Amino acid sequence: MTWDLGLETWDLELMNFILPKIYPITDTRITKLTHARQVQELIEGGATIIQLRDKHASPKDFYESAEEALKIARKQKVKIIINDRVDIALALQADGVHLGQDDLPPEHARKILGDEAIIGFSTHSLEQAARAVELPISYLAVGPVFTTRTKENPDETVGIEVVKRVREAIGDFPLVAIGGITSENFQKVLEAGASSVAIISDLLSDAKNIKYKMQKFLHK
Ligand code: TZP
Ligand code: MG
Repeated sequence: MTWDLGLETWDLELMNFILPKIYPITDTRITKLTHARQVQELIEGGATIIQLRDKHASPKDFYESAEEALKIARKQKVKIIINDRVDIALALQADGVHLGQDDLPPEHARKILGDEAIIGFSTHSLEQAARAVELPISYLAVGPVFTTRTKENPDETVGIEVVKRVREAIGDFPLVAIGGITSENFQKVLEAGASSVAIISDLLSDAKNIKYKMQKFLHK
């Protein structure tokens, strides 16, 4: 696929990226465990790609905890995506970055991180999602699908209907659904057309059972 950004032309093979059905995201407020410990538990439960998300740590602390988590993930060949921070993803040579509407625009992140990086991009409506597939991204996310207490100041919920409509609009482009997804509702979200579901609280809220929860999601 080719992107003409006015500056130079990108020619990337991004559509080959395959998302696993369950895409866990870490959080050090919902569980008091370190990112590294969460990554360890999630990997033992079968996770193959994990996003590290930390809205409260300083860049230095996030860098250091992500470095520790990445070491564990690398040993198991599990991919690590850094939320928000292209600089930290680059410094750590992480597998990719996940960006929101107000973060560094994906085309600039792509220039910094290169063709191999996984770049995810959050959208909150059908219109944003339809525009996102024109960008040099590896997958797009849509949400919050349901009410979430994890994200501060979340956008309005989009519901399952928007997941369906986004899927119709974007063909087979990799699509992650996020927000309020649980073991009770995730099958419906996948049936609506999501390639993958991103989950925080339902995986992490019981710190002793993260591995078990992850296994349950994968084998349901
Ligand atoms: N973006 C949209 S909703 C959300 C993010 C980061 C939070 C998802 O967390 P949970 O606990 O799975 O609802
Ligand atoms: Mg962000």
